[in-house]
Amino acid sequence: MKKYKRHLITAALPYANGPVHIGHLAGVYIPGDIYSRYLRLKGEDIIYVCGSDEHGVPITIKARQDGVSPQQIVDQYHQMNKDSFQDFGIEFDIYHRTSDPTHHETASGFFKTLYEREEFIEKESEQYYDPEAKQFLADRYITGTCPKCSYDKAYGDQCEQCGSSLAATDLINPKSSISGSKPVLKKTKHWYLPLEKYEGFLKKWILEENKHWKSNVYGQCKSWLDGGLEARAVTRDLNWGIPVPVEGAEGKVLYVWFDAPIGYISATKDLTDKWEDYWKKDDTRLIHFIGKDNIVFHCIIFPAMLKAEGSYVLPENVPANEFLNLEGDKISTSRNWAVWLHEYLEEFIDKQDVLRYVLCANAPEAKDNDFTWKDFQARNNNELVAILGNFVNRTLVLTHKYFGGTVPQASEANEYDLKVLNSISGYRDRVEGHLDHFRFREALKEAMNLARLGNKHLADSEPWKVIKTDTERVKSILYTSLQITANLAALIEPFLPFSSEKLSGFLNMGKVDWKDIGQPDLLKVGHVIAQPELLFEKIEDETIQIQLDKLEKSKKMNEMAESGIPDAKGEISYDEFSKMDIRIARILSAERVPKTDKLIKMELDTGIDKRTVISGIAEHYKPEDLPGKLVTILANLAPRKIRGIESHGMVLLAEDSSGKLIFVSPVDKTGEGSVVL
Ligand code: B3M
Ligand code: ZN
Repeated sequence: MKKYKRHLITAALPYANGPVHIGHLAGVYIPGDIYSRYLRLKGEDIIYVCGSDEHGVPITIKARQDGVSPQQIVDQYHQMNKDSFQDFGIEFDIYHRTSDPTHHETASGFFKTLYEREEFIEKESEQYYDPEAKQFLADRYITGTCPKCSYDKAYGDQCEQCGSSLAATDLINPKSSISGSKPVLKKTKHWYLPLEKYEGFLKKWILEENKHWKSNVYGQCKSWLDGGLEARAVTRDLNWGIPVPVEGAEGKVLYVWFDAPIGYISATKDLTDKWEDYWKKDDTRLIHFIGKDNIVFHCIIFPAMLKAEGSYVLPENVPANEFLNLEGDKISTSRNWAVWLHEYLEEFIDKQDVLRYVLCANAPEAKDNDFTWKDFQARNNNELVAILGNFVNRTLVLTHKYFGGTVPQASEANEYDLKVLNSISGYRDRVEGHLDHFRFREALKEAMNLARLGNKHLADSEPWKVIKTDTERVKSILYTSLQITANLAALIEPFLPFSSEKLSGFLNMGKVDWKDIGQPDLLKVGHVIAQPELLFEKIEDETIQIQLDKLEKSKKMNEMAESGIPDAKGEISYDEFSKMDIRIARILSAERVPKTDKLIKMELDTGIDKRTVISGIAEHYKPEDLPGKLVTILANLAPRKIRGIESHGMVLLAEDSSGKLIFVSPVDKTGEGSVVL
């Protein structure tokens, strides 16, 4: 491999439209963190950068749902995710945000450079527009049926079911996700990056020079390249984002996928004055940690942008992971089917490493994988507690019991012990070999194997029996166990940083360099260790049940939402009910309210008076069919002005499963004026 002077590690910028969940962690942030910690321990020049992606439709949709401004959304989730990552031991050198002025300048400048070099194509085209919301429908603002897999909730830019990248005009039955209405086509101008121009370069660079990329990544790139590349719009008609910095682009912003990867550059700029060394010197090794849905943006589009600009390095590797499911079902924010990091941190105090361990041991490296709470419990109890914790605890307790907590000196070296001590460096080499190839599961397994070796050595040597006859022999055994323990503290650091620190504390030991792992005398004879505590605790069934119950609740809510039956409302008192004057009325006449789609104005005879009522039923009833019909009304609802007409009361309607509204019609023999009791 080429000799690199410095490493620039990036982790995909999570959208600041919600909290981070276990899928993000397993796919991106944990592997990125393990890798960065490993390089730091090796004394490499390395920075690990990340931050919030605060632009684009995902943010404005969330703001609309919550009835707050996009700024409020990004402020809330940026802080929340930044804090959660920190509490979880994800050691970014900077957690930046794309609303930062440095980023606006950088992204804007990048666009301008390409614009001035005429790298973009300016094009008018017809795009979907929501006449009701008076807005173009970019990306997720439009949903419809995927032409490839028939999933009926595909977005205008991507189908999350089959992963295809789509154009909004490909969707079958497109629908505005703002108003639900059918969109119309309207002309608009945008700037496109002609990807076809970079096809030759990308083919050579990826297919020939990057054969070492993971097969899932290489394969996806190959199918994109084989399919042929087309120009991609890099601007959008939206009011949230980075304004397009050229004349005649009012109301337009940079496409979020144009600005977000530039966020890695902005973050580096705000981290260090030497940012150009990291981005522009070709002895930098740039690595992007991402999830599989981000492959095309990081392997094809961003490199094409960087190539067009010309002064930046390209990624040496893009170790993307597949997806993690939860209890057999796709993780989903809208269905609340997830384990949220901020909740985990609140509910499992000081158990960061348990989740780090489980998500690494079970990472979706080559294929999608499943997280289950039972597996979480089993891995904690059978691996962390029973293998690592048990070995460490026995070693420390026996050292205190037999030698007052001092590293003992054996008068004579035992062959078995020597063999064990000499094998430690092999574990480091194997962990290293796996980490160098982004095989984090294997690397973790190999680190745990050192604890397994320690357990086997103790079980074979039985110091608790030998102590009765041969103290010298026990000195040699425990000396060996203590050196394994010290080496373990260093070897697990990238994976389990909290436990590594705790263990170093038990041993009264400072941080060990990666290159020193394997030394058979990390702890010197006579060194005194601290009083041990437990490294890991057993997790009981009740704790797991609480989590399973939580998921069960989400499932019930989802089933209810899918059946279309709304949730039950809160209780009211009889007094509250009796205040309602519900009675039967006859429709005397009906007409459409001009310039509206839904409203009909009716004259009603209530038996006590004649009155006007407006109702939103024009899509379900024709005015001419209404006179003579009996309907049920809430007669004493305070009058309301609707489109300038005063409406006195409300006609009661029921909604059928297809969304059609039907009069709650009175049964036999009632007539106008009958009261509903
Ligand atoms: N925010 C998409 C995502 O969270 C996007 C990543 C940007 S990385 C530059 O999956
Ligand atoms: Zn699809």
